[in-house]
Amino acid sequence: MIYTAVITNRGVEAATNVSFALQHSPKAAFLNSSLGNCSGSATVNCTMGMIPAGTSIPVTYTLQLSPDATGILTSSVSITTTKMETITSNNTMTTSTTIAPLPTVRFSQVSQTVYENVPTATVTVTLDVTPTFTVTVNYDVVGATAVSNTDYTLSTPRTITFSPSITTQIITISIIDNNIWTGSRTLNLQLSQQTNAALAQANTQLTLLDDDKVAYQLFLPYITH
Ligand SMILES: [Ca+2]
Ligand SMILES: [Ca+2]
Repeated sequence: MIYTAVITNRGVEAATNVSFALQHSPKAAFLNSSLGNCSGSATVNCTMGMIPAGTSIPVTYTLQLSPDATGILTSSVSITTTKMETITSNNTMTTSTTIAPLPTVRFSQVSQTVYENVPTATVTVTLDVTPTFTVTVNYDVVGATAVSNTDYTLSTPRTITFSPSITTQIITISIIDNNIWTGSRTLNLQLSQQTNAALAQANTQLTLLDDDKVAYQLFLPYITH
């Protein structure tokens, strides 16, 4: 976030040895300032030097938000001068900015079914809001009656990346058809190890329906006479 503080000398004499001090929420880090001579982290001190009478000087500074910064972010600026001042109550300014909470990442469906003779099944993963930072989340199979590389193929690496402005991503699972009746098989997927997001619906189940016929065996009864 980029801030601009305008420092004005309303007096009739030049303000000398003016210092600029910045304090900010711990969820933000100081990056730089137009003053260019700042030091410190929790409290950042910069030197402004002399401000002529009746002059305004804009000071720009940049804070880098932590990815997990949410709620109210405060930034406070104070100036001091070695020149005798009659009014010091207007030497500090605090601004507050509301930071939106982290997006939540989830499977869009709790369960879905496909026939085994479809080439691929798609599982959708969504964010509830447009992310400010890149969001990543891992996914994996956490239980299945379907057999890997016999009933389905799921490629690796199993990581989804949401670039800023992206809210939907698709996992594509190759489904392997066969010609025998094996009944329905299931595949349970789980999201984990998310970054820059909170986890919501983390599990989904994909059911593979068999499209083949049940193989019945007919036995002729014995006939005796
Ligand atoms: Ca089949
Ligand atoms: Ca089958």
